[in-house]
Amino acid sequence: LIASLEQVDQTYIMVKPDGVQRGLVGEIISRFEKKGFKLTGLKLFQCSKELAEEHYKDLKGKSFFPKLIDYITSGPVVCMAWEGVGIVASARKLIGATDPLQAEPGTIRGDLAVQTGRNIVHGSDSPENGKREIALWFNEAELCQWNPAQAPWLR
Ligand code: RTP
Repeated sequence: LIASLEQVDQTYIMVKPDGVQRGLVGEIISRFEKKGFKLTGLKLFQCSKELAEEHYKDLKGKSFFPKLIDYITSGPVVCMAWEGVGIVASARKLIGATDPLQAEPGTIRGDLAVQTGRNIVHGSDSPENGKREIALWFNEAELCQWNPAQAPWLR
């Protein structure tokens, strides 16, 4: 009851091409499912250069930007929309630091990745960006609102 009175947010989580190629999709989805968050959108998708550039537009001036766009468009990604109380910050914690060598063991990057330029997963950095990114990567018809009736205590 207390949790239901708190703000429910959305976040955009994406398994990057290296995560897909390494067969880590199930493992990554599992981390968020087991935590108790709710999946509201899921697809395998080859993104265009234009979409990748729009997604990462805040990083346009960075020296690594062209490499980042090549990386994200190098193969299909798994796009996910997740929902829950406090989900944006919590998902960032589950994912771990941007540089996988600095990421704590127990986090996705800390357990499964080595290089910043191949850090296997993305998570929105604010509730506003969560909404923006979900709208960017999904059509409304691809998103499902549903009730996890068997586990209401998780949210
Ligand atoms: P993300 O958006 O993917 O969740 O990552 P983040 O917030 O942890 O990191 P951010 O600074 O927003 O950078 C976005 C992605 O760009 C790549 N990157 N490469 N020095 C580099 O080569 C470099 N720095 C960042 C990473 O894939 C990072 O996740």
